[in-house]
Order: sequence, then structure tokens, then C-alpha cells
Amino acid sequence: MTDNAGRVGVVLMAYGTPRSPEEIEPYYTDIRRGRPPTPEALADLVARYDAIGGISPLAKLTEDQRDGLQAALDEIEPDTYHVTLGLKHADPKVEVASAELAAAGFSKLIGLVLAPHYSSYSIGQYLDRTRQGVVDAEATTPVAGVESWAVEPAFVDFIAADLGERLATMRASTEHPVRVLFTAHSLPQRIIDAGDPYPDELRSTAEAVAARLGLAEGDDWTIAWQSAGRTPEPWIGPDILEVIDELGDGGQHGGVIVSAVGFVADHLEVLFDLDIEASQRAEQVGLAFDRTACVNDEPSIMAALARRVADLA
Ligand code: FEC
Repeated sequence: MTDNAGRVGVVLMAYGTPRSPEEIEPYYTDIRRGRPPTPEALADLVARYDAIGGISPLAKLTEDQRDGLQAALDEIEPDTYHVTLGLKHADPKVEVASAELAAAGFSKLIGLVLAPHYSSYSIGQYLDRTRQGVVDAEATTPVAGVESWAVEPAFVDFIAADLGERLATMRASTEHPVRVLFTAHSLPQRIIDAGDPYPDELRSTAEAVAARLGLAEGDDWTIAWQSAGRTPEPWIGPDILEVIDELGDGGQHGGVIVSAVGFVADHLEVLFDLDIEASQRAEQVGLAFDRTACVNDEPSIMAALARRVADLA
């Protein structure tokens, strides 16, 4: 217990994924807050995992990100920080990870979410669950959290450098304009109507990257939303597939490059929703297609996030 006095426990949080095909149903049930999916919905999700090789690489990528963050924090101050994973929909769950750190006697907990854009529905919920873990452990450990890293310079640099190269390549292959679509996971419209800053957060990343590359909004880039849930209520739009259709129908564009800056790992919503679904749609409407690289465990960004954690310690 006393061993960790003066040390900082870091709860690194991510969405979580099934680790085997058998875990897909309980995972989906957790996403649906305990309501099992219909057989059709489950089959649809299993088919999407099958299309990317049976299972998502997200579990391994999240572990790599944890190791990268730990290494970067050790560089800043050896033997001071202990990073542990807390997942939204898979084990170890956020509050369990946080409770374990609190019970192990760390003097402070810091929450960091592997998603750059604040929403009460995303980063807000992850941080609430971190605080709940301390309550569950009947501890009084103080908790701090990184609320947004939408315009973290290392993140903006990483996206801008990759996007700049891909734009130059695509522009060299077509006489027509190329449109950049900055995307994030859609959310139900009611969350935004209640005053959530999520769309402004995505816009801030898009504007920062576009400014680096001298891209003009409307002509060169726009925002689109992807991966909306399969529910009857309205989700934030425009949906990426509709935008691709419009660009193709207009007949003026040569291609589209998606920069999914709302995501920081190559997971289902990137490998299926973009690399398969969106790229096929672009091909059908006669547009070239590319997308920017995901952060994964890019050392410059793990180092920048480590500095953000250390600032809160
Ligand atoms: O690779 C993988 O296995 C997992 C990929 C995965 C990530 C992810 C990230 C976000 N989601 C966000 C919001 C919602 C809302 C709903 C919702 C539903 C699903 C389903 C699957 C799924 N999400 Fe996800 N999400 C990933 C996967 N997500 C599978 C269920 C089937 C489907 O609709 O496709 C609707 C349910 C609800 O109300 O909760 C909303 C947001 C993110 C980005 C931030 C983050 O990573 O936490 C926001 C990765």
C-alpha cells in the first residue's frame, strides 16, 4: 500500500473490443446497455468483423498505446507513473481499473482518453467512470483528467504531414479537385441539441490541420460524420457516404481523402467503415479514395500525451 505513496496512477481509456468471435455478442450487449442484440444485428456485426479478418486489431493497438505512454512518462520522470488500461465496453472496465489503482495506494489518479474530442457522451463519461472507481474503492484519491487534445500540436502535425503527402499524390493523378473530409464518429443529434461541444471539437482539429496545409473550407475540405448507430433516432450529419455520393454526382471532383481525426487506432470503424464501405462507395461514384494514417502508438504523440498527463500530476 505505502509503496505507491507519492506515485501517480494513470487510467488510459479506450473503447474496447471483443478479443475473440465468441466475445462479440456480450460486447454488443454491453454497448446496448445490457439489451442483447437481435440475431440480425448480431449477424451484421459478425460479418463486419469477418470482413476485417474475424476480429479487430484494437485490443493489441490499445496495449501498444499503453506501453508507449508508459515509456514516455518514464522518460519524463522514472518510477513515478503507472499506466493501466480502462475500457468502455470490455475488460478491464474503466471503473474497475480506477478502483484497483485507488486501492493500491496511488496518491493521485489521472484519466486520459484515447479519443481527442470532448463530448459529454465520450470523454465526459470515461472521466465520470474513473471518478466512480475511486468511490467504489471507498477511497478519497484525487482524480484529474485530460478533457480534450483536439488541437495538441503533435497530433495536428502528424495528421497534417500525412494528409499533405496523400493530397500531393492524389492531386498529381487527377485534373479535378480533391476534397478532404475530416470525420469523427457520429452521435445522436439530441446530445448535440443539449449543448454538447463535440462538433466544435472536431472542427477545431480540422481547422488546425487545414491551416497548416493552406486548405480552404468548402473548396478543399468539409466535415462529415461516420459510423452512425443503426437506430431510428437522428444522428449528426452529413453522413460520409452521402457526402461521397454528392461529390461523385456533382462530377467535378477527382477524389476524396478521409481524415478520420476522431479515431486514434486502426479499428473496425476505420478498417471496415472507411477502407471497405466508404472506399467502395467512392469507387462506385467514380472518385479516387484514400485516408490518412491513424495515430496508433506514434511516439511523438505518446510523448505529447505524456506531457499533458505530467502537467496534471
Ligand atoms: O474495433 C472495434 O472492435 C471497436 C470499434 C469501435 C470504436 C468505437 C468508438 C466510438 N463509438 C462511439 C459512439 C457510439 C454510439 C453507439 C455506438 C455503437 C457501436 C457498436 C459498435 C461500435 N460502436 Fe462505437 N465504436 C466501436 C464499435 N458507438 C460495434 C454497435 C453496433 C453499431 O452501431 O455499429 C450507439 C450505442 C450507444 O448509444 O452507445 C453512440 C464514439 C466513439 C469514439 C470515441 C471512443 O473511442 O470512445 C463517440 C473504436
